[in-house]
Amino acid sequence: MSKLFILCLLISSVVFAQEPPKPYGVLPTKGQLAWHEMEMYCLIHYGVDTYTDKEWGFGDEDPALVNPVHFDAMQIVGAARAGGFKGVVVVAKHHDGLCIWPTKTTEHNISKSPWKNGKGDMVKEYQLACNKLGMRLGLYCSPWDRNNAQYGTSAYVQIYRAQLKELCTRYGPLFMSWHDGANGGDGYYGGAREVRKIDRTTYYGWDTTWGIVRQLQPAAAIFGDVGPDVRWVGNEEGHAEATCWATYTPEAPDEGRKPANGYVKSSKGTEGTRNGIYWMPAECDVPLRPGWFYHASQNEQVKTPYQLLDLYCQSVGRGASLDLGIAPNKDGVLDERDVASLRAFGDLLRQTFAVNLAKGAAFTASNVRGKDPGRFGPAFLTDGDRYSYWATDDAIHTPELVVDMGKSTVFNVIRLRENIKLGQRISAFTIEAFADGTWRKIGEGTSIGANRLIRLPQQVAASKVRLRITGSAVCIALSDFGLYREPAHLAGSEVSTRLSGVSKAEWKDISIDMGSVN
Ligand code: FUL
Repeated sequence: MSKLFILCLLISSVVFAQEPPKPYGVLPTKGQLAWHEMEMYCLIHYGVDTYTDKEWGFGDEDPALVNPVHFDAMQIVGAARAGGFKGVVVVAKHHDGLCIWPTKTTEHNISKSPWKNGKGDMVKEYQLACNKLGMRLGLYCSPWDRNNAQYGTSAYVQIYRAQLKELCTRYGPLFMSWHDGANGGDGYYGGAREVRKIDRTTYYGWDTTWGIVRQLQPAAAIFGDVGPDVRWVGNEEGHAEATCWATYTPEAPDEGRKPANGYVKSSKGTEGTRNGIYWMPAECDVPLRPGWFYHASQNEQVKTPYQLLDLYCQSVGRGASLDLGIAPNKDGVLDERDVASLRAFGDLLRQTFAVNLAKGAAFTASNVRGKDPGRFGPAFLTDGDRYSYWATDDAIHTPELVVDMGKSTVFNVIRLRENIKLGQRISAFTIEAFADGTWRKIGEGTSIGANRLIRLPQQVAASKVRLRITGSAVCIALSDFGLYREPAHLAGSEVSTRLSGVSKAEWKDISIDMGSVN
């Protein structure tokens, strides 16, 4: 080949190379991408309520109540880590107003407790434990403060902002700043013991307040009912809807006013909004026990590893995150039952996702962008990279993909991901399995986004799987296709509630060779 010919080839491949797909709709920020990648973290509630057996302290509790003689941040953060969680959000101040760090903003803080002779700083201990264990730290500072005498006036908002400044500057990088929507009502308020109502849409001046976090912790994702980065899913049961869009247009509960933190139709957060005006994915929060704080009476009600796996599938498996509440006891450690459940859940997750059974299979796509598999082909679907992807030509919105494993393969979980750097593009898909010479539908769904799991009611043995994209706003950019086998544990009666996309009745009609399941 002449040099000139090679040069022409090179030039034409540059000139005529297919462009990557254009991004679609609103897009995640860098901070939101990092938050999506975390998938799971824990929310730690500990304070006066731990000793008074309440969920919401009134604000008149003596800080001397708090004396966690065996407080061990390593044990608590270590248990979260064993559960597969990537970070912890520490409740630095709950509605009762007690700050568990030695703040300059109020006397009502941990220095008034006998713990470490008033020299302790629980937030610092969590930070150090996170650093040692490779976990990330986030903080929750309740805007509603039932202790503070100034609550309801503008002076309190300055105090709240000063608290955020301390928290954002003393404890290293934070991955999250969590802003609860529960606001106002009755409280101690420095002895006034009265009801104080605030206007949820204006009182906290959220734009300015969140601006402090943005400035001091630019990488932190800010959580609130209406984001700005991560929205509340609208329930405290730990699940999103089967359809759950990362995009969202919040709605106010009444006409004529803007939605705000604590003032939003929160039920809309469960599903989000197709083509919503913000990229504002959902966080699913739920406590490991019935309450957020520790209550000895709930020692036998710790969620089981399998319940946690269900919640994982209904949150992380729907493109949202799982924020699991854990509650140290009066000694300042997690009860051994909680530790055991977290560890077993982590083991279950690790076992389930250890092997992508589709890796090494032959992938045949009905269309590859620019006929250029080296850049946009389906081989990228199993490389474990969330942002490398299979893409189609601009005009092709409903492609098909056949995954041929070459032999009967047993699985019960299918994982799909879009390259969300290019937006949430796909709106519907079905999955079929090939066995006994026939294709049969085994699952279907709508939103994919950062992560989508289809968990089948029982294990399936099939040699080929076909993914049909049945709806997409634009050409697709799918980054992940995985087949997994969850360790067998399902009891028959539990199965029907676990099905995503297909009804149990429908499933029964599907006579795929179930092969030998284990
Ligand atoms: C709620 C609070 O009122 C609960 O006490 C708890 O902190 C939960 C995580 O958020 O809105």
